[in-house]
Amino acid sequence: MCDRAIRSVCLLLVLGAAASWADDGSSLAASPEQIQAWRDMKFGLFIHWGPVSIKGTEIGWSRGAQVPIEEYDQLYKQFNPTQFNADAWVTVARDAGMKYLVITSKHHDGFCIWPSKYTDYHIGNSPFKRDILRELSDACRKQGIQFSTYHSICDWRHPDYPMGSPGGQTAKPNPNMPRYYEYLKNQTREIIENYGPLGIMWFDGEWEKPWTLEYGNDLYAYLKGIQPSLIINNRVSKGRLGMAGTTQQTHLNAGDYDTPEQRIGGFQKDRPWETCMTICQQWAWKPNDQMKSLKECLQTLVRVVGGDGNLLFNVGPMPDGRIEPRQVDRLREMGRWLSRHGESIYGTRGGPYKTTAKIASTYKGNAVYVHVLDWSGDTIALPALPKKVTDCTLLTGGTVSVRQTADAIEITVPPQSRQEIDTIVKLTLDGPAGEIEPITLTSPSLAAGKKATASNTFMRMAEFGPSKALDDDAGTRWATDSGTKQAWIEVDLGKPVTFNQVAINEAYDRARKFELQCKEGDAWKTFLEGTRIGEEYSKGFNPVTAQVVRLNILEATDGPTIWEFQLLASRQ
Ligand code: FHN
Repeated sequence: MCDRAIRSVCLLLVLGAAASWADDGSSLAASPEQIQAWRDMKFGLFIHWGPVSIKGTEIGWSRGAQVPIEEYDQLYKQFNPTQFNADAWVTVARDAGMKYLVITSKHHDGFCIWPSKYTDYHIGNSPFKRDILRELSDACRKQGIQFSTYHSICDWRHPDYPMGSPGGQTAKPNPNMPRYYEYLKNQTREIIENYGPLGIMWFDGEWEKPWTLEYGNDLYAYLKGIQPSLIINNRVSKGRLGMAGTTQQTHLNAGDYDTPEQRIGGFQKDRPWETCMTICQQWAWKPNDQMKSLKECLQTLVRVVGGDGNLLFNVGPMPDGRIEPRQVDRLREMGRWLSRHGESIYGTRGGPYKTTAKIASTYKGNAVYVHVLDWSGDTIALPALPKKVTDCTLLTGGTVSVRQTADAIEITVPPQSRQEIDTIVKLTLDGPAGEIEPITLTSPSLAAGKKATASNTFMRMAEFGPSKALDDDAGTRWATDSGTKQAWIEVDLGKPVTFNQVAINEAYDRARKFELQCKEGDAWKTFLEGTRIGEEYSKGFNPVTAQVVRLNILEATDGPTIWEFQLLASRQ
């Protein structure tokens, strides 16, 4: 039988398997026990590293863009991170409260940080010579951190992979995808055989045309055949939501969990998921990059876990082999918080209250942990729970009182007991919290869930559309393309409504001048003007009655991006 016929039969078998492994979770998919063990870890360290750290530009993407291809591909000949210490890196992860680690074995630029026998483009041929995967996997095992690797399917340097730099926008002269697929199988097998068993093989770079659902499902089955306990994310196939070139996750796409990126995934309990996010702005090392505050780091973790997800939090080590000290300090601060409050994170599930701009919740056994991320008064009123509250304490210390009625759970915490980042109220119930169906909280914002439009949306991706600033979920945001200096977001309230307060949570402090306007006929009438917005902008004004309202950002330093835009009718 010719080679093509064999491959067709093989792919048909795999497709058949594809239908089975997702429908009844049999055969290839990671077992529920494996997934739960990974879910219980909650928090992992993502590492993007390679010779490109010498330039301080983005790994893969700057090849042929900010850095000429010829220069980029020779960087490895200078790469000598003599201060690399695998034990120190793993200790950073452990001190942060992280339980697993995922490092880029090969990114889109094709450079391999292990001495692969399938290419010369690897660390062994750099001045550094040492096998980074060997040292890191050994250190992880020594310190009890699960070791995993990220592997890019696309390879903009390899002559057989059809697309090239910059950013997959060029075509190689003589590609050979079937031969490249063999290279990809050989290298991923090599990694598992030499450094495994791995926790996760974290695929990426799946969105381009040469990679198909059939290749992805075949690779998934192939690797599961080598290590059945391996967990593989949804980017092995074509199931990543919202990425151009991929489709919605369906039962046909292989992959054990979903991977929202640079955003907090929505509340989802029927399929495991993990948010991957940078502690700064760039995945790879960038000097003086903007780093997230401790508040944003911790609230991101809490909101992700509250939505039933894991957080894979990324650092980009420096060209000398160190993780930047200020990033280490930030991760240690997260670890100190987790050492005090980790019972509300590790081993929990998300809910029963779905995450909103002000609260997240997690549960374990009979305990529900209500994470209050923002207070607008002494008391928060939550929808009723179908089980009796038998005890109520503050995990974060101080005094709290709770009043349970048939209609609500009212929690009162005096100002001196409230925390700036997360006030954790522990409710003990008279039965398992896991029996409670997820509960959606109504938003105080008159704009919540209303029809939204905008002048620009980041890469036209729905996951960054204007509705994300009106969904009362501070884990999703409206974003605009980089370089955008003016933008507006408009909401149609459905009918004339009266409001007297606005609350805006800006993801990055970029707005320098803005106005709030309401539509009168065909004209816009300005009722509020300002300069900066920031994380917690709130302003009262004389009551306005309107149906169509917009935030018009007149000047910004870069693409405006808003977590939440709320219109409120509050007692002044
Ligand atoms: O293009 C990559 C990017 O460089 C980075 O590796 C992220 C991390 O998940 N994934 C891709 C973009 O979706």
